Amino acid sequence: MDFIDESRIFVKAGNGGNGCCSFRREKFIPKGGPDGGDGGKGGDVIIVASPHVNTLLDQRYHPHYRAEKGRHGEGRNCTGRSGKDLIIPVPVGTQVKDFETGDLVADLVEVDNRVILARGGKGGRGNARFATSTRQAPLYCEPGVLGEEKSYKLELKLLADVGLVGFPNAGKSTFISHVSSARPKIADYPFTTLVPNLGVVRWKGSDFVVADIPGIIEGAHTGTGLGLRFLRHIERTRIILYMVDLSPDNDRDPVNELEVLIHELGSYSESLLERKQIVVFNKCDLTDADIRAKDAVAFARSRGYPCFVASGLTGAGIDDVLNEIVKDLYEHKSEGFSPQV
Ligand SMILES: Nc1nc2c(ncn2[C@@H]2O[C@H](COP(=O)(O)OP(=O)(O)OP(=O)(O)O)[C@@H](O)[C@H]2O)c(=O)[nH]1
Ligand SMILES: [Mg+2]
Repeated sequence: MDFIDESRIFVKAGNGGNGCCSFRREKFIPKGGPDGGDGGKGGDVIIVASPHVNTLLDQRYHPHYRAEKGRHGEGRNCTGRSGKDLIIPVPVGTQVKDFETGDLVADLVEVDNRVILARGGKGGRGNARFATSTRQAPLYCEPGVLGEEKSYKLELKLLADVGLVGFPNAGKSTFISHVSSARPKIADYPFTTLVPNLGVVRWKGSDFVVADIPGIIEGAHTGTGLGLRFLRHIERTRIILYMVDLSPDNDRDPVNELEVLIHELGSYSESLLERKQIVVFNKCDLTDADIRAKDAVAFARSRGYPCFVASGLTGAGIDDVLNEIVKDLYEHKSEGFSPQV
């Protein structure tokens, strides 16, 4: 399935129906009074966070949304029917920005959060409303007001507790499939993962969500590889987990690999480096991994990061990683933790 995490949409609310100009005409009542009804209100366009949608794919391919018009008023004081509202379901975590100004209009962080993107026009009043004692047969009525028309930019920023950051092939997808029921593609070549995956981990009675994003490489902040496009999905995670590959086939030195990751993240956004960060030196089941880990662990510790030597394949050391995550999330939950915005 395609994963689309940004799109532009055009919304047009329904116009209000026109008021009606009409007079009561019945047998033996030659000059019945005005009885033109009001027009109905136009439908609104409303965006709603839905748990059943995962990407902005629909919005990318169908960017135009138009709510129903209000019906015109009719004689015999009949008010026109209001237009139906149009609902746009989007994934939880979608941010709505004004396309012209870039201002944030809404951040839909919880299921059922909803915002009106364009308001339907009011219906016009019918001539019955304009009758007064001195003007008993008004010949005018109001037209309906036009519905609002706007354009927005939608951006999906996944909501997860832990974001996995690492070079391609470091073993991020292997890790998430070991700890959760997510089953991303795993393979021995770079850029296997092209779209983010979320996995729910249940550990010692706590649930948390881990996001596996495509690998980043040196120069990602200038657009190399898949660039930093996907880092937006870790902007709102509580913890950043750097995954570093200890395998002897990796020609990069683990210390250097970690430094590059930190540098790339910092170039994307300094504030990411103020988050809780932990390091997992992965693939410790391979020969000589412990030798390669030695300097790297010392380096990570000197920087103050909690670090672990583990293997997503065999599961060695993974329990300690999960314990650390749960401990940190628990501390923040007790302070009223909510997703970072
Ligand atoms: N020996 C060993 N191999 C591992 C371990 N973790 C992952 N691998 C292997 O490393 C290769 C890459 O693993 P992935 O999980 O696809 O790596 P990734 O970080 O998701 O890679 P991208 O999606 O390309 O960014 C696969 O062949 C895995 O089987 C591990 O702990 N030990
Ligand atoms: Mg992967």
